[in-house]
Amino acid sequence: MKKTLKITVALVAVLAGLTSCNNSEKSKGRSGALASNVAEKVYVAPGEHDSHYAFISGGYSGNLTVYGLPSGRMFKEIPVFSQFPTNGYGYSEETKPMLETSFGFVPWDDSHHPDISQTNGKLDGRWIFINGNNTPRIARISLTTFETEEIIEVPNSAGNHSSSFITENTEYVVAGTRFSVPVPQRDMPIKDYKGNFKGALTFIAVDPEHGHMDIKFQILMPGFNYDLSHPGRGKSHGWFFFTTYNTEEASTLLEVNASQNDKDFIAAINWKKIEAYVNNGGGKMMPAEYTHNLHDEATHTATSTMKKEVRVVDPAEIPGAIYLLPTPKSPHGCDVDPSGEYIVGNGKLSANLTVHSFTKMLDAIEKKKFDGDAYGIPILRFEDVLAGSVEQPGLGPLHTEFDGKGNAYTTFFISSEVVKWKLGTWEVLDRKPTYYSVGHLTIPGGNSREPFGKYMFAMNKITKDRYLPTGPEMEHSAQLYDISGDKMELLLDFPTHGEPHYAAAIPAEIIKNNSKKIYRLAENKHPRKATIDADTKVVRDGKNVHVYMTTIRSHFSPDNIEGVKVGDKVFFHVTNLEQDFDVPHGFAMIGANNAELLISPGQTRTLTWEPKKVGVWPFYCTDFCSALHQEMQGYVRVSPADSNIELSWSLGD
Ligand code: RUQ
Ligand code: CUA
Repeated sequence: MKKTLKITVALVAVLAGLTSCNNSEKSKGRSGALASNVAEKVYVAPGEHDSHYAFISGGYSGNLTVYGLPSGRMFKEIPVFSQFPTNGYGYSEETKPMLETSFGFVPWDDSHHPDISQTNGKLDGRWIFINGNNTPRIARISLTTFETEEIIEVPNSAGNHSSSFITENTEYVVAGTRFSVPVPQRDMPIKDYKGNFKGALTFIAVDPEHGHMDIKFQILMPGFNYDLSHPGRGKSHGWFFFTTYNTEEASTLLEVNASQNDKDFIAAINWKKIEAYVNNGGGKMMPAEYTHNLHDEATHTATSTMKKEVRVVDPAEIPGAIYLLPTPKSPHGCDVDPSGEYIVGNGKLSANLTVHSFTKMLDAIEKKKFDGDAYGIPILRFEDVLAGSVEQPGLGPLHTEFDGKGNAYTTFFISSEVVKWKLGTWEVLDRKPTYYSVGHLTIPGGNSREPFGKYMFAMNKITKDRYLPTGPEMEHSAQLYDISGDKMELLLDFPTHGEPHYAAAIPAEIIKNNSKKIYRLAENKHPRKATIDADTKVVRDGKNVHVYMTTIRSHFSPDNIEGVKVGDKVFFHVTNLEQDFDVPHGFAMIGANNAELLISPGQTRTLTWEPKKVGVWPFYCTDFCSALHQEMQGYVRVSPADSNIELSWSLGD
C-alpha cells in the first residue's frame, strides 16, 4: 500500500516537472511541492475523514462552500444569499422569505467573509456568519444543520464589506460599510459627498442561546471607505478595528483620488464603552427599513419581518470611544494577533507592513497625545502607536493570519506570495509563491485567540494554467500549505467555487459529532405537514389547491390527483417521512416556474405550480433514493378552467 503510494508520488512528481518546464516561475514553485511525502500529507484514504472543515466564501455565488482539509475535497455548497436550484432554497415557499429585503426579493449577493462563533476567544463551532456585500446583509448558518437560519439586512450601509467578524464571546457580529452614502438616503448631488456622506459601522447583537441577531447600534462615522475589520481579543477585547481608505472622501476616479493621502486610518472603536452608553439610553432611534428573516427549525418555515427603526450613535456624542490610527497607504486587511496586542494594517500601496501596538495606543490615549482630529475624532500620532514594521516584505499586502506560535503570514497580491514573519522582531522568516494573485489566506482558528497552526491555505484570484482549461473562465484556486515546520510547504492545489474571499476553518472534531442526521418527524410543526399517509389530502381554497403529500421510498402519497384546473395555483406541501440519515427525496413538477425541492428526512417543503395547459402532467422524485427511484412518480390531471370535475386523489387502487 505504502509502496504503491510512493510510486504514484514519484510519477506525479515526474509529470509535474515535465508539464511545468516551459514556465520557470512555475517550476520553481512546483519543485517546492515535490518533497516525496507531500502526497501522503494530503491523502485521505477512501472512507477516512479529513481532519478539518474549511468554509470558503462563494463570493459572487452568494453562497458558502464546505471543504475538507487536507484533501481539498468539496463536501457541500450551502445556499445563503442566492437561490439554489440544487435544493430549492429561495424557490420553496418555506425559504423564499429568507431572501426578502427592503428592496424586495433579492435572490443573489456577493459573500466575502465567513467567521465562526466563539466562546472565550476560541472557536465553539455553533454557527458561522457571512456577509452579503451588495445588498447589505449578514447571515447566520447553523453548524449542526449546515443550513442558513437567519439573515438580517443592514440599513444605512452600502457595500457591506468590513463584515462579518465576531467578538470573542460572539457578543456581536460586526458589519461595516465599504461605500459611504447619505444617511438617511436622499436625493442630493454626488459632488457634495465630502462631509455629507456617512459610513455606518453596525454592531449586531447575537443572542447567546439561539444565535438570533438584532442590531444593537450603528456608529455613523465620517464618509470614508471601511474596508476590513477585526475584533480585539484578550487584552484588547472590547475594541474593534476597521481599516479605512478614501479618507480623501473622493467620489470619482478613486484609483487616483483615493490614493492622495500618505496615510489613511485604522479606526479603533471601544464598543464596550458605546454599548454601556446605549444601554443607558444613549444614541437615538432613526427611521430605517430593513428585514429580519428567520428560519424556524420546528416549522421548517422562514418568516420575514420588516424593521422600522435603528439606533444610531454619532461619534461626537461619546468622546473617548473612537480614535484614528494613521496607517500607510490605503490599508486593506486589518488583522489582530492572538494575544490582542498587535493590529496589522496591510497598506496596499505601501512598501512596509505596519503593525500597531494596542498597549501603546492606550498609553497615547491616556496621555492625550493627539495629532488633530477628523470630524471631531482624535487622531493619534503614527510614531506613538507603531509597534514596528516589516520592511519591504513584498508587493501589495492584503491579509494576515497567525499560527499561534508567534508568527504571522501575509499575502501579497502583486508579488503573488505568502510571507511568514515574526511578531515582535518583524523579521521575514520565509516566503512561498502562490499561483496566482493571492487575496485572503486562512489558518484554522486564525481569527481567534487559539489558532490551529498546522495548515494554511491561500485563496488565489487567478488560476490560469493550474488546471485543465475550461474555456475563458476558470474557477478560482486555493493552495494548501503545511506550516507546522520552519518553512512553509506547498501541499495541494484545489479549485474553489465562485470567488473565495475569506474562509474560516476548524478542526473537524469540534463540529462533526453535533451534525444533525435527520429532522424528527414527531417534532415537525409545519402547519401543512402530513406525517402519516392518513394525513394526506388535497384541499381547494378558491383558486388555491393545497396538496398535503408524503414521500417515502418509493412512492408519493397521493400519486394521482384529479380536479385541478387551468388558472389554479397548486401548492405541493411535501413531507419526507424517512427517518434515516442521508435519505432526501426530490420533487419536481413539469413546467413549474421554479426549481425542484430537495426534502431532508422529516422535513416539509412546498413547491408552487401554476398549471397553464390542460392535460395529464407528471411529477417525480429528482434524487436517486432507492432501487425503485425511477418508480417514484405521479400524475396531476389538469382540466379546463370551467370544468366541474371534483377534486380527488389516490394512491394505489
Ligand atoms: S476582500 S482579497 Cu472582499 Cu476580504 Cu481582501
Ligand atoms: Cu425518492 Cu427518488
